[in-house]
Amino acid sequence: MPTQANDLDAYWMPFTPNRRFKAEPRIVSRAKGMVYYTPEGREVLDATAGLWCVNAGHGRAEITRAIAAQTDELDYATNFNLGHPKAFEFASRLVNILPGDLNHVFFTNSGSESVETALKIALAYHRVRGKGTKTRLIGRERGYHGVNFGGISVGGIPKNRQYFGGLLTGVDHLPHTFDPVRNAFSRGQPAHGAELADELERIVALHDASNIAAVIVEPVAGSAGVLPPPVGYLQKLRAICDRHDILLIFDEVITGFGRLGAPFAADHFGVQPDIVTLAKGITNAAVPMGAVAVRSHVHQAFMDGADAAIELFHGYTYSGHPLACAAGLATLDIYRDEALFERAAAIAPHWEQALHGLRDAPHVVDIRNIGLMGAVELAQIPGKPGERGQAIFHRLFDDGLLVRVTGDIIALSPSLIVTEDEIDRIVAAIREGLGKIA
Ligand code: PXG
Ligand code: PLP
Repeated sequence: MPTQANDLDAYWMPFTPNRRFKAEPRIVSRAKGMVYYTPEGREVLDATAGLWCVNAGHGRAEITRAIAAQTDELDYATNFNLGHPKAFEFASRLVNILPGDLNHVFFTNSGSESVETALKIALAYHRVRGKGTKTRLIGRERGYHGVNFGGISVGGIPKNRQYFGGLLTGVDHLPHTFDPVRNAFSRGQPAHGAELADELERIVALHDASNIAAVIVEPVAGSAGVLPPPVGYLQKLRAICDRHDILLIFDEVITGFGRLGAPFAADHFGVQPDIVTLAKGITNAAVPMGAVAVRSHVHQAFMDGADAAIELFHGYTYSGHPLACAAGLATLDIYRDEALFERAAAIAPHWEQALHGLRDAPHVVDIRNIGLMGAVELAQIPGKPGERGQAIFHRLFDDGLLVRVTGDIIALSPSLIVTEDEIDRIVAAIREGLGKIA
């Protein structure tokens, strides 16, 4: 059936209530810095950095220029059995800012692909070392690791799993760390809950370490509503993984590239993972890209132990795409030249103070923050989970503020260029909006 160019029907939108959206669409058509503009020219302050990804702010000319120049010079080349300079250059630059000996980088095109890649590397790593029984993967309740089959299997968001059948077998889950009774309104890392990491020992005892390949966690759970790890929790996970020859994977798709005021969450928490997944801020979201970084011993195991000329039978047509690499290099230049990670650290105390000022605002039952991440959790309308969340999202957008809402949680992650004045405006708008909704 022919459709109009402006018909909303043809596009099946992701993670969206399509019927509701199309009855009452909200569209942005331009962006610069901290601000989106609607087609009518109305300003919407972006408190979400797009979707946790535009860490250097929207519309960065340096990145745009780098992409344009790259299109002219080399639009595409495969990295299967061939190479182009910027992929090597970008991998080297990433390795220089990654913590410890995360010295080797595999390129993907999204966070979801990074997760699949990391899980496959973990399985193959044990196998090339002659430990092929180590196949079980351990995720965590409320974890988000993208939407592909591996990611939803180790993930712990029920709605993202329930419609899609049996998923991967051989997966187990740690309990989540959200504990409002002991930790409500914590500033930064909650004090209570490090002992939840001991559940990993229980899981190891159940399945035996000889059957477990890897543990994957977000250092700070993002999608599930910003859940910073309890003090000491990640250190315990690291120690247990070491004890049992289990790889520790940090999914840093959100926490990477300065979100916590350090280059990576691994730096912020002082815990060294074996594998890190990246995406989003890697190119300031200007071109889709993801990456998986692995430590020397992981990479070396493949170089020493692979039983075929190709050490890893895995890759995407667009792995290390020239436009993405060009965008990524320009993005790293901005992060360095404007010291944006340091800037995030410097402004985080103001963020914390301002956000916790909402404690007495209507409907607020918890506030969480770390780095430039934040969440304001609202009381559910009895019997109608998510209704209040939708109401505040619409109210705020119409009043000129974009937030991300999951269920009844307002999630916030401004670009690292955010000013104190903009933080105050974000918080004031939320207070005002909460006063207007039921
Ligand atoms: N891992 C983590 C930790 C993520 O946050 C992914 C993997 C998947 O990345 P891609 O690029 O495949 O989307 C993510 C993505 C939300 C929200 O509402 C968060 C994400 C994606 C969509 C919505 O918080 N994070
Ligand atoms: N920060 C970022 C984001 C970088 O990309 C780099 C280098 O690549 C650095 C810091 C380190 O900068 P320099 O090599 O100038 O010390």
